[in-house]
Order: sequence, then C-alpha cells, then structure tokens
Amino acid sequence: MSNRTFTMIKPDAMKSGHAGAILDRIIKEGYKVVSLKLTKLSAEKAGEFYAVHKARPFYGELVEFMSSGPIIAAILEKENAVTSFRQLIGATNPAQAEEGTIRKLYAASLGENAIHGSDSDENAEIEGNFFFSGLERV
Ligand code: 3AN
Repeated sequence: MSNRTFTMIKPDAMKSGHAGAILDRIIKEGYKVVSLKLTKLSAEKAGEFYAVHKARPFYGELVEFMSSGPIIAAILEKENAVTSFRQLIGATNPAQAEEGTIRKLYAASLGENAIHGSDSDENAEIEGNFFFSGLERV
C-alpha cells in the first residue's frame, strides 16, 4: 500500500474560484503536498492522460473539458492516500456524493466534477509521473 496519490483541481473548480478552498481542505485533512503546479493541458495531453477512457462515449467531451482552462495538479502524501482521498472527494457523480465531500460541495455534474483522484496506487504513480519530474517533488 502506497502513501501517495495524485490529484487535479479541474477547470470548472478553477473557474468558479474554489481552488483555494479545495487546497485548504486537502491540507486540513492531513495531506502533505509533495508536488504542486498550475498548468493548462492541451487537447493532445488531456487525451493522453485519459487514454484509458478512449473507447468510452464521453471521451471527446472529457478531453475538451479538461483542456478548456487551467488546472492545478498535485502529488499528495498521507497514510492510505489513494483510498482516503477517494473518500474525501466523493462519488464521480456529485449527485451521489456524500455530504461534506469535495464533489458534493463544489461539483456541478458527472462530466464537470471539480477534482480528480487516482483510483489505484499504480495509477497514482503513472499520473504523478505524467506531470512531475523528480526535481519537482519534495
Ligand atoms: P473518477 O474520476 O471518479 O475516477 P472515472 O475514472 O470513471 O471517474 O472517469 C474519469 C472522468 O471522466 C470523471 N472524473 C468524469 O469527469 C468523466 N466521466 C466519467 N463518466 C462520465 C460520463 N458518464 N459522462 C461524462 N463524463 C464522465
């Protein structure tokens, strides 16, 4: 079990001005920020990041949305990080997310759901490597 996960604050939450509140919540929940950057994905890079979803009907929409504006990417550290962070962000569909979760508080829809959290230790590693070099980690 790894103690690191990867997250992105998505373009909808950046646009609605919730990035600060979301980062504050993450830190207050005890996650240590290992890496952090503000960036904007090209459609090509967003497509690469979500390549596992290529066959899904929402892939085009997802790539367009994720390249529509700036995002904040981060690697986070806490015991049992992947599982605990998925609980903190809540269900993929904010309508089904539990009260108090980040998606319940800040996400508007299934497609535009405010925040990403890796779904496995293996993907946390792959996704963190997608955005950050060794020099960009503390
Ligand atoms: P999660 O981000 O909760 O792990 P995944 O991996 O199933 O969810 O989906 C990746 C992203 O694709 C979601 N965060 C969401 O933005 C988008 N997505 C998933 N399902 C749909 C859908 N049915 N329609 C539109 N977008 C979707």
